[in-house]
Amino acid sequence: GEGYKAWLRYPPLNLNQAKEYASWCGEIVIAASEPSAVLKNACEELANGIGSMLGTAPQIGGSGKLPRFLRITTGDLAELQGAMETAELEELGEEGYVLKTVREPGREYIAIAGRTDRGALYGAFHFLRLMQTGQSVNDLSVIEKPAAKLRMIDHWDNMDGSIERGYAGQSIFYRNGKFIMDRKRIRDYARMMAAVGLNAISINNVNVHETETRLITPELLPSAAAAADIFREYGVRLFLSVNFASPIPCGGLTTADPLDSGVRRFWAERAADVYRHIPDFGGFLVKADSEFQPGPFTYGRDHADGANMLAEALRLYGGIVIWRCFVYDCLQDWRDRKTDRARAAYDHFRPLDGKFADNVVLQIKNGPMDFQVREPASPLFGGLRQTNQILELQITQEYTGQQTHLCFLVPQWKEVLDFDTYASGEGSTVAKAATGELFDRPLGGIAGVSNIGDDSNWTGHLLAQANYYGYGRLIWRPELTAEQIADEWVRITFGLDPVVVATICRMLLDSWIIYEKYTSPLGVGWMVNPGHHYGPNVDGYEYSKWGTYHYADCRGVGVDRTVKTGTGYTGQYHDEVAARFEAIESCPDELLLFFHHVPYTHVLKSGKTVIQHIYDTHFEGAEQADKLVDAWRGLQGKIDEARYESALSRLQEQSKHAKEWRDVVNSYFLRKSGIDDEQGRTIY
Ligand code: BDP
Repeated sequence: GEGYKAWLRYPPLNLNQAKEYASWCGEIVIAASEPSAVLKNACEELANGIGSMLGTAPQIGGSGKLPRFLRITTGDLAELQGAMETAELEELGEEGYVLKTVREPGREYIAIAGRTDRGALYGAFHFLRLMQTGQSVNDLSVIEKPAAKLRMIDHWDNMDGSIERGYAGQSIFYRNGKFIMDRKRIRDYARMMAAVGLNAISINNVNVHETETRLITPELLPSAAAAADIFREYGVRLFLSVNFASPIPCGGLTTADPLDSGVRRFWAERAADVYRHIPDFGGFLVKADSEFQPGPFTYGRDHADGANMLAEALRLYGGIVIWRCFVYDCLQDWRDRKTDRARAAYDHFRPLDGKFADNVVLQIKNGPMDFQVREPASPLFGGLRQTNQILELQITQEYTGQQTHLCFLVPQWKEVLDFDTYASGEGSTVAKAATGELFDRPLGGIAGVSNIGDDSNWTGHLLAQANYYGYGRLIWRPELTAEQIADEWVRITFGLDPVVVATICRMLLDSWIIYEKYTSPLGVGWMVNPGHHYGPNVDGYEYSKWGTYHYADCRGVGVDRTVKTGTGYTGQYHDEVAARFEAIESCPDELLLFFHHVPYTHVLKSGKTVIQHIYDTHFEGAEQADKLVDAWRGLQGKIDEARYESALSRLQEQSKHAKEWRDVVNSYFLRKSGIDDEQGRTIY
C-alpha cells in the first residue's frame, strides 16, 4: 500500500550515478565461510535494494572475478589494514563499520566491513543509503560507530490490539489477547529498525495489564520467542515490560515485596524460563509506583530495592533492568503551589544515586513533565553521577498533534541532546550523560516511544515516518543536524527532485515551531483535552489532580518554579543552569512561563509583552499551518497520487484544527487579561 515501504522503497534510479553504481554492484563477495542469519540478511537487503534500484540484482557469493565488486567482511579486518589506520579499525567496536573503496592491482572493490555481523549489516544499510540519496561511491572512506550502546524502541502495545497513545492503527503484534505472528510485517519492521541502526525493542506497554503480565510465563513465552527470533536476525534484542506485582497473579504469592525470598525466587525462575526461550533476551522494562502501577512503595521499599531485586534475577544471563523515572504524585492538590510535579523525578531518584546495581539503567524522560511541546531538560541528567541512565523520547505524537498535525521532532530532540547540564563544567551535555560518556558509565543509550501501528504506511501521517527515521539516525549520530536528517529522509522517501526536496524539508523543519505557536505558549505546556490529549482546552487540567497547571488569572500566567519565591525546582540544576532559569532576565523566552509567573504586560526579550506574544504567535501559527497546505499542493504531480492525497488530507485537518487552537487560546487570554490585541484583530 501507499507508504508501506517507508525508507526501504529502493525505486529505480535514473541518474548518471546509476552507471557508476552498476560498475561496482555486479557481485557481492562474502568473506565469511559460514555467514550468520544477520549477515545473510545484510546480503539479501543489498541484493534486493540494488536490484530494485538498478534493474539487475548482483550475484551473491560470487568469487570476485569481476574487475569491480562489493565485498562484505566481518571479524578480522586484517585485509583492510593497509587501507585504513589500524587505530581506527580497533575503535570500531561491536557495531561500527567501514565502507572503503579498495584499489588493488587487477581488482577494485568496496569493502563493507564490520567486526561483527551487526556492524556489517549497518554498513550494508549505509551503502544502500548512499545510493538512495544519489551519492558517489567511487572513493569511499567511511568509518562509523554508534554514539549510544542501547538504541531502543518502546512499544506501548496492548495485547487486545490497542496501542496506548497510538495514532496509526492497531498493534502489529497482537489482537484479542494473542500474538498475530504476521511474520512478514514484523520482519519488514525489523528491517526498518536495522536500516536506521536501532538494536533493541520492548514489545508491550509499560502499563502492564493482566494479559501482558503473562508474557513472562510458559503460556506466552513461546510467542514472544518467535518474535525475538525475527528481530534477532536484524540485530535487534527483545525486551519485555513487566508488572512489578507479577508474583501475585503469576506466582500465587501474596506479596511482591522485593526483599521477600519467595518473591526473589519467583523472579529468578521467571528469568531462567525467559532465557530458555530467548537466549539473548535484553531484559525487563519497568514502570513502578507511577500512575497506579504497582511498585516497591507498597512494601515500604524504595526504587533501588525494587530494581536491584529484578537485576539480580537477570544478572546471571547478562540481562538488564530498565527502570523508569516517570514517577510523580498523580493525585496532588492544585491549590498547593509548593507541590510541583516537575520536581518529582529528581526528588525521588537523586537521593538513590549510587544505590543501583550495575545492570540497572534508569530511563528518564527528556523533560521533567511529560513530553510537552517545549520543556527544559530533566535535571536528572547531570544530577545522577553513579547510576546508568538512558534518555526517553516520545516519537509518538501524544502532545504534538497525534499524527494529524505535522510535527517533525528531530529539532526538539537535538535541543535536548545538546542541553548543557554543566555537571562537569561546560560541555556536559545530555547526550553525553545519556550515552554514559559523561561519567564513564558501563551502560547508556536512548529509548523512544514508537509511533508505528498497522496502518498501511505505519505512522498514519505519512510525513510522521520522518520522526521514526530521524530518531534512529539522530541517536546513532547526534552530531547530525536536523537539516541533514530531513534532507536524507526526503530524498529516500520522495526522490531527488530539488523542488520536492526543498519544499518538504522546509515543511518538516518549520513544523515544530509552527505547532508550538498555535498551542500552549512560552513553555507552560498542557492546555489539552484531558484523557486523550488532543485539541485545545486551556483549563482542561487546571483544576484536576495531575499537577499540570498554568495558574492563569486576571493578572498573569505561569508557574513560579524559582528557589526564591516558587517551588524550588530551578535548584535541581547545576549552578550555571539554575542561575539562568532562576532570573527572569536570563530565562529564555520560550521557557518563561515554565519557570516564572508573570503579569501579562511583562516584556519579553523579543520586545513584546506576554499577552501580545500569545496573540501574535497564535495568529501566525494558524496562518503558517495554512501555508503548509499550500506548500504541499505545490507538489501535486511531482509525487504519486496516493501519497500526495494521504498527506494532503492530514495537512488540511491540521490547518482547520490550528484555527480552533488559535481561537480557544486567544479568547481565553483576552477574557482573563482584558487586554486587547494591539493589532485589533478579531479574537473569537
Ligand atoms: C504519558 C501518557 C501515558 C503513559 C505515561 C508513561 O499519557 O499514557 O502511560 O506517559 O510514560 O505521557 O508511562
